Amino acid sequence: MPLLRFIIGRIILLVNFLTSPRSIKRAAEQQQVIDSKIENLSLYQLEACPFCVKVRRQAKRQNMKIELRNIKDNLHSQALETEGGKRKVPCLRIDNQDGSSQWMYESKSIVAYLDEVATAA
Ligand SMILES: N[C@@H](CCC(=O)N[C@@H](CS)C(=O)NCC(=O)O)C(=O)O
Repeated sequence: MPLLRFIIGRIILLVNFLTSPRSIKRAAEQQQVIDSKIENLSLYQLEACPFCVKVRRQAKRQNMKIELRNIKDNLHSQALETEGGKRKVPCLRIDNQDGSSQWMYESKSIVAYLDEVATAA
């Protein structure tokens, strides 16, 4: 089973690589606004998880360089579980200015959130 999962994971990564979406090109000032709006975001994820790939592809389409935190790293996995509430990826961490954080699970919600940030910029 772990071997099958590994093989499927490699296939997902290969297809993702071969069909990698293009990043939207924006005027420099508009891109700067978006860059500053996503500074407080980090994506807890696994490299070959299909739902994480889906979110990373949308981030790439939207030209959003979001910090990726691989939960194979114990530090990130513990933060996800204890602060986010469950060990499930993808999860978008949104750090607020007051020091609090929101933990957004579900790839569909994350993709919608990224699109919303891009539209509002
Ligand atoms: N409906 C979720 C599915 C996410 C999901 O199943 N992620 C898997 C990795 S591919 C996971 O975190 N599994 C761990 C678990 O369920 O405990 C989404 O779209 O984000």
